[in-house]
Amino acid sequence: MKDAVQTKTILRSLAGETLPTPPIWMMRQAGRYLPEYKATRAQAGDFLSLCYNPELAAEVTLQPIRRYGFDAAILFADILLVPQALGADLWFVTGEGPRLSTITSQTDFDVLKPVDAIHDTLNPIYETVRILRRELPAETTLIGFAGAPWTVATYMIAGQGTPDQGPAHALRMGNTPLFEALLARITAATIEYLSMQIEAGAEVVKIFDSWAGSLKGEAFQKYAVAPCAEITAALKAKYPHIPVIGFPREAGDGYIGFHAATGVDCVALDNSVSPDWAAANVQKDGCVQGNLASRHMVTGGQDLVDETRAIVKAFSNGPHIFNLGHGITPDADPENVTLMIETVRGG
Ligand code: 1CP
Repeated sequence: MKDAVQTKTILRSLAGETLPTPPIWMMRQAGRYLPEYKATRAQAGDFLSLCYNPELAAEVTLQPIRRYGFDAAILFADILLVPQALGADLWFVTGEGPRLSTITSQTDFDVLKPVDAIHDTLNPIYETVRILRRELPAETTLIGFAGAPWTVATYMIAGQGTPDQGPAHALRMGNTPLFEALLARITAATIEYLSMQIEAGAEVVKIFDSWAGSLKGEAFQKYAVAPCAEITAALKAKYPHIPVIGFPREAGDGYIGFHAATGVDCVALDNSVSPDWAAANVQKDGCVQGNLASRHMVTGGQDLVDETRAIVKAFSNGPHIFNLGHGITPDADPENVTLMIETVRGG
C-alpha cells in the first residue's frame, strides 16, 4: 500500500513534495469537447442518466485518461446530485443548464430529507468509484469531489446558476437562521457523501466552491472558510491519510492563509491570480493547483505554450499540480490539451 502511494505523482505533490515535473489533470476533463464523451452521453440518454449509470459514468471518467494519460481521474458526477439526494427536484434544460426546485422559506426547507437518506439516491455514484478503482491504471490517482456548501446553496436557493448569486445573498441577509440551517444540512450531507466516496476508493477529495468569490470579508470567513474547515476536519478525523483539495474560486486575497484556516492539503487557484503572486503568497503554505486560463484550450498556439511554461516556472520551487483555472469549455480543441500536456512534461 505504501509503495503504491509513493509512485502516484499527485499524492506526492499533495504530501508536499516538489517534483521536477508537476503532475497534471484538468477540470471537466470528461466533457463535451470530447467526441467520445458525447457518444457515451447519447447512449445514456441525458446527463443525469449518465451520472447515475455506474458503467457509463466510469467509461467517461476513463476516456480522458486513455486519450491523454492524465495523472488523475476525477469521478464523473455533479455537485447538484447532493441537493437532489436531499429531495430537491433537479433537471437540465438543453443549452441553458441546471434547474432545481427553490428553497426560500421554512416550508421549502422542511420538505428536505434528513442527511442519512442521501445514500438511497447516491449509491450508484459509490459504485462508479468502485469500478474506477478496479479499472484505472496503477499510476493514476482517483479524485472524488463535492460542491462546497455555499456554492451548492446558491443553486438550491435560486433554482439555477446566477451571475451574482443574488437570491442566495438575499436569503443570507434576509433570513440568516434559515440560510444557516440550509448550509448546515448541506455541510453534513457533504461529509457523508465524501466519506462514502472515500470508503469506495477515492484517494483524494476536492471541494468546489465555484462562487466563493462573491462572499466578502466576514461572510467569506463564515460561509466559505468555516464550512470547508468543518468538512476537512470531519474527513481528517476518519481518514487522516486522504488529502483534501479546496477550490475557493475567485477568492483573491482570500486565498492567503486558506491552507491553514481550513486544513486542506492543497489550494486550487483560478486564473484571476498571477502565478508569481500565488507562489509567494499561497504556495508558501503548501501545495497549489492551477491555473492556466481555459480559453487557451480554445485558442492554442504559442500563447498556450508561453503561458503554460510561465505557470510551471512560477510554481517550480514548491509542490504544484498543473491544472486549468476553471473547467475546459465545450468549444475547446482536443489538440490543444495535447499541446498543454506536452509543454508541461516536455518543457
Ligand atoms: O451537457 C452535459 O454533458 C453536461 C455538462 C456537465 C458536465 C460534464 C455538467 C452540468 N456537469 C458535468 C460534470 C461535472 N461537474 C464534473 C465531472 C468531472 C470533471 O470535472 O470532468 C464536475 C467536477 C462538476 C462540478 C460542477 N458542476 C461545478 C463546480 C465546478 C465548476 O465548474 O465551477 C458546478 C458549479 C456544477 C454545476 C453544473 N453542472 C453542469 C453545469 C453546466 C453546471 C454549471 C451551471 C451554471 O452555473 O451555469
